[in-house]
Amino acid sequence: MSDVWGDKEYYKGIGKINYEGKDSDNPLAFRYYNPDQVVAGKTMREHFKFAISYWPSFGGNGSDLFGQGTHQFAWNEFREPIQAAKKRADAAFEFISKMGFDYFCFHDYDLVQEGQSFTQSELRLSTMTTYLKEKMDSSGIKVLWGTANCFSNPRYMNGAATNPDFKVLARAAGQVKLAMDATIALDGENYIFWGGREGYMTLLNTDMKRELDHLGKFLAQARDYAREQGFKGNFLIEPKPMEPLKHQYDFDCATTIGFLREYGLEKDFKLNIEVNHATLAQHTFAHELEVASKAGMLGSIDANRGDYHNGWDTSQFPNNVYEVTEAMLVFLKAGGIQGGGVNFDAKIRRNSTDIEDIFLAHIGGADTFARALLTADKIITSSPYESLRQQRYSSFDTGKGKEFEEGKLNFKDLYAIAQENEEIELKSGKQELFENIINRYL
Ligand code: XLS
Ligand code: NI
Repeated sequence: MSDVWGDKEYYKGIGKINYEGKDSDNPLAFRYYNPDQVVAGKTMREHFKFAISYWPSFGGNGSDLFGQGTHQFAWNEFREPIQAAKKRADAAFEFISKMGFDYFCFHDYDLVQEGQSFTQSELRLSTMTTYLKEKMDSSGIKVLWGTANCFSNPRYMNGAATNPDFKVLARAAGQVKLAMDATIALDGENYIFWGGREGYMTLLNTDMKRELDHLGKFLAQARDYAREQGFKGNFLIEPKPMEPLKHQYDFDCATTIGFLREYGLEKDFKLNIEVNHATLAQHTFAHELEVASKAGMLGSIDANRGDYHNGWDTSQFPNNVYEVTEAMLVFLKAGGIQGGGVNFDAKIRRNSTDIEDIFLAHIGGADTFARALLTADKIITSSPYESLRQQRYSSFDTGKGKEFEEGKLNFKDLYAIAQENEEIELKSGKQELFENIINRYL
């Protein structure tokens, strides 16, 4: 096993995490996530395709605006960029194998520190792509998606594809090309765009139409380039309403779907839905999944949670089974996600400083999703939930209601029906009953 993670074991004393069932007292075991268990026709492993995010788990050191790093982990101690990148990859692969997950996700400059020049960055990336390819081959771990960090470098302070300076847009395109090349070389299954700086701080200095036209063109060209290179996967946009910007263009799923359709991108692009981004947009996670699913664009999930008392992206690990069960109802009804998986875009707290904390965090997240999936499946297969929901619409199943749905009635026909002046009986929405059904099966 040691060849998978290099010459040093970073997570000493922690072995492979196994499923031990809900009565287990072992904190380093799955209690609900049983990778090979079949639920609704697929194994949990296939449903979720759990992925580790390189950036929150191996990118930071726990520093925040108010204090320096607290995560003093051995792979963080190297300074020479390539050596540091290799040690980080060793630690990441040891961790992913011990978790028993199949995937990881990365930004270009998570893999290796950005160079002093574009050319130096290109070289560094290609060195790391080769290094990772070997580790992937020997471990069987795969890339769920790759992306480019077009938001951290100061050059992107006014946006990347929406920057008013053409030179910045072109630089971003060069960077995205390299990130796509790396994703394709590593057989990445999807490619993501999260527009952290695509939006505005004030409309006073912003030509919104021009910026959005540029973004539309940029994405179309990126797609065409990747397709020419033989990339068959999804392109995914990850909506977020704000933070870092006051207003980001990919505000939520509905806004993003409108944008994709306006610029003719809807065939190749789907959505990557992040729980905490939904919260920031004042939506539930389930709402965002439903909007995407109804448009056939439910592509992938970034799993985390926010703090309902804070107004920012706290990116904590998922632990709210009720909330995730509501989401899993949508997920199962949609037949799962198309091409993507469940990526833990979540970070342990600054004061979670033990080597085992990152395991506990991912175990908790995986168990939350697994427990929610099992609950949602039970609700669908053995409760009246589905039939109650269908019943609410039964007036459209026969007679005039059916004719309306089939487009056989016009507005005057509806007027004639209204004129019949029949007494309309009130029908309860039964919200409390629906809510009780979820609690009963939890
Ligand atoms: C930040 C985003 C980011 C994307 C990838 O809020 O969630 O982590 O997932 O760029
Ligand atoms: Ni994310």
